[in-house]
Amino acid sequence: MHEHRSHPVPAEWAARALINAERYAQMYAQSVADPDSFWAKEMHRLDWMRVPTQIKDTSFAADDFRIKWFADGTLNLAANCLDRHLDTLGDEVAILWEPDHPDTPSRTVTYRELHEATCRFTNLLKAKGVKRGDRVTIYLPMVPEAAVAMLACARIGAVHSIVFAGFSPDALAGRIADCASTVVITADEGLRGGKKVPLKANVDAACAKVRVDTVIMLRHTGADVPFVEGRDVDWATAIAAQSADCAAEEMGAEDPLFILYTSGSTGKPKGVLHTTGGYGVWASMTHQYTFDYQPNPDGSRPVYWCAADIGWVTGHSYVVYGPLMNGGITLMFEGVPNYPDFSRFWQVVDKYQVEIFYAAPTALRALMREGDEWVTRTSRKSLRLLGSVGEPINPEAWEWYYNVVGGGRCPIADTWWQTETGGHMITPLAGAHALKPGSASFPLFGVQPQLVDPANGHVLEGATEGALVITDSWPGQMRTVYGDHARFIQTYFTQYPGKYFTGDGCRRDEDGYYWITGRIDDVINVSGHRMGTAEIESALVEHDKVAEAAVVGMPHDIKGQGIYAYVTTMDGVEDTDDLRRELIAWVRKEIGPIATPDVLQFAPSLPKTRSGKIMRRILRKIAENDVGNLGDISTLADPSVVDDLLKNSPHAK
Ligand code: 6R9
Repeated sequence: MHEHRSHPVPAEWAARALINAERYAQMYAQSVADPDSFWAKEMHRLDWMRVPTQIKDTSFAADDFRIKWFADGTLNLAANCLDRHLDTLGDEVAILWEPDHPDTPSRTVTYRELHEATCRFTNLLKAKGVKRGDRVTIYLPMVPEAAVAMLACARIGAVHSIVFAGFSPDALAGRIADCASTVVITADEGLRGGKKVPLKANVDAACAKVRVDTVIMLRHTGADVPFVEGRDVDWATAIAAQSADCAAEEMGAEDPLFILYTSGSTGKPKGVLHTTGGYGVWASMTHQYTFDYQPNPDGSRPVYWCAADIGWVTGHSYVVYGPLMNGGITLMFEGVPNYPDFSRFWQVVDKYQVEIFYAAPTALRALMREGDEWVTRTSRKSLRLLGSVGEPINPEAWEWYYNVVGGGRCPIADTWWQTETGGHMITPLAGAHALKPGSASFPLFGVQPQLVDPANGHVLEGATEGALVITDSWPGQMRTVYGDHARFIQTYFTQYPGKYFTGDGCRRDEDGYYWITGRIDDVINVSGHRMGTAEIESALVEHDKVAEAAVVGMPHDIKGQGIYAYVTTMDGVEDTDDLRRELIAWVRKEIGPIATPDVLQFAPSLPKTRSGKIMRRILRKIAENDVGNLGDISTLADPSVVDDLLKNSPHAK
């Protein structure tokens, strides 16, 4: 089962990349042995108003817990994204915007234009009474104004909380209430795959449940929407009346920058809180090194495209903050991969000559399922580097991404990280590491991963598999759960005292490569054999009739846990009993008898969150036939998927 293919570092990457193997080894060793000197150097990637003298001041020990980075330094991240580039890049592109439909005009925003729009918008926020420390909720589609809203908050020292523009009014209201933000920034409507998303109507519905004093609304589609006098503000009219002059607030390095809600295995969503200095250094450094973001030999800046939504942490760090701090060109895409057709991603790549492309495996698998022709009819010659994020990328999808999308020329950065970590943690660097398909490979500077035995917390050495913990702090680490510091400690630092627990399982191979196996709660134990659900899923997806698979445990009288597999077949494949038997036999053959699925249910669609994560909690409940209380399904991209699953479950028959 273990993946043995390996792709060596291409010679031109070793020669030109910011980080080659030798540099990686030297820098990593220093980052761990002497973090103060390492970060005292790295921090100069940012412009500080007061340069820090205190660098690392952290401890995960229960009786001495603190996470502080660059604590006596002051800076402003909006100024780092904008002002400091004006002299050199003022009239150069900051944001390329590609709309939902290719016939809609696209937009180009220069650093000077982005700076001016941000200053005006900041003055508008001030006029509405927003001060440093206040929370501001952003509920916007993927338009340049989303970056303006984020940067305006950062400029004033207000804390933004972005709520994904696909979340329901209830989810929005809950997040507004949790951080008591009285200002909401939205648009009349969003557009995704030709469908209109009623953002303003959703905000109005949320406002009926929670107190909101001001709603600033961008006219995007021009839809006729209700306007509440005294509360609602029209974006364009209001900023026209504001001055384009606005000094950036001097923020402490440990002042909050943003809150982002994320779901855990239990309870209501947590408000993950990130601060200014450490997050800034981390987002900038990881964007630069992971994507080797540097000028091309001809002096031009590479066009970089992260296809994530700003409602997700990936959009925060790698659509907005990272690339802008680094003076990059960031492409913002409003649409979806399959509209108007399955070539959309690759057409956009060709249109803008994208060199660096970063997306989630779920999107790739969905496209892979439609066949190569949609890809191969486009050029993609501009591509140099590919990235993957959000879930384990099974070797099958990896090879497709590498060979079909990248034409066998482009290394893949499989970046493991979390909302909580602020930025990349474990990823191969194209100039330094041979690639193993499906492995997130090696830790970035300052990241100290460790594998521990989930049963007793004992440290596991060498080639092994266990729970992934991080033993020491890194600058981009979240600082608290907003309003609930006890929950922060409880969730991340009590399981394995003195260590940050990621919630993920991980394998380390004989070459020291890390392989994330999925959330630890997705590990199933069959007759005493521990198995990553990802392993079985990967085997299923390797079958040529299977597009996607999700595997969960189910109670089993004899084995303890049995294996329940949900399978989405390729387009045009008939879901027959014969195929079911064939797939079960296939897994048995691929992994061994121990991995034979006990139940295999065909599922035309899997229940996924907006960011593409399979909601395994629901699959587990159906597998356990405990369907009375499926819990909150409001964050699903398409809640109706659940009804289909219930109807077709063997328990229903
Ligand atoms: C950035 C992001 C975090 C969880 C994480 C893990 C999974 C993310 C991964 C990956 C394997 C990768 N995950 N990247 N698993 N390989 N390259 O996704 O943040 O939404 O908070 O999710 O996603 O399980 O713990 P977030």
